[in-house]
Amino acid sequence: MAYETLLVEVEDDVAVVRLNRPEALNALNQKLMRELAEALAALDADPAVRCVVLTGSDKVFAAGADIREMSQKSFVEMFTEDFFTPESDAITRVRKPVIAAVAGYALGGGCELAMMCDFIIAADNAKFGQPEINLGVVAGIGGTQRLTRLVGKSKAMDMHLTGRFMDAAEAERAGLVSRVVPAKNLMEEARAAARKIAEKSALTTMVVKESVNRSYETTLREGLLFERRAFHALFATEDQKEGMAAFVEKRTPQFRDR
Ligand code: CO8
Repeated sequence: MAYETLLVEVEDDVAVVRLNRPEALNALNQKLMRELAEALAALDADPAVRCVVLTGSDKVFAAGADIREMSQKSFVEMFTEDFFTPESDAITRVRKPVIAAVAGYALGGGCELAMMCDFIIAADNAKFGQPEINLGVVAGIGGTQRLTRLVGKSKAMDMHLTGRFMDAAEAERAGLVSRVVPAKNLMEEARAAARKIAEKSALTTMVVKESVNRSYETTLREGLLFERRAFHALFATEDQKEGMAAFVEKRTPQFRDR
């Protein structure tokens, strides 16, 4: 499937989705958000894909929502169009693991999009920010909520109120990104992480995602119960039998997603 704003390639069980609006630093317009939601839904349903890497270019992941497209909109238009809500919801509904590989700027909606992914691998030239305050607005697709959960109130307030950018080292210290790698190795590292995930049982990876994401939605007691039920339920799968038998027999497991 060809897209106007994305490049998609699938190799070795891994899909790489590249945001591709170089003329606007990959700014997120409605076309891109719709195509991204559509592409991710298609990859989620594609048996040839076991993990997805979402990335931009060497210089920019995404410089935020498209300011030109939004600048003249009224409240009524934003509200009735439900601007970016259906697309954002669709992106967060993907059940396969999605890794964000971020080089350069991930600002505003770009930072929010990266945070919708399951984890972020950052190049050492990455810069994260929520500069919406400089435009007279606030983050609109999760920035005040997800950044606060990831880095805590103090740093989230700092980022949203000053609009300053955070470099990759600070983002790693703060827990926004899982690892920082040299910029030239970003895609190699992201693909290797994705291939490692692709070797696991697809059933188990989905359960891991559901269980970790549950921690955002519920109390500790309920989350622990959810996790325990998930753990017990996996004993109904062939992959649990295979995984444990392979350990005992000192061999590599052959998972079959059953
Ligand atoms: N939207 C549209 N065009 C953009 C954007 C953007 N977000 N960012 C950059 N561009 C365009 C520039 O206008 C310029 O175009 P042209 O060459 O035609 O003049 C081109 O990209 C290159 O940009 P610069 O010349 O500015 O490049 P620099 O290297 O000097 O600067 C920066 C790079 C620092 C990234 C700078 O471009 C910048 O500050 N961009 C804006 C960042 C920003 O404010 N992002 C937040 C946007 S608001 C947002 O994301 C809200 C999300 C929630 C929406 C959902 C609502 C429900």
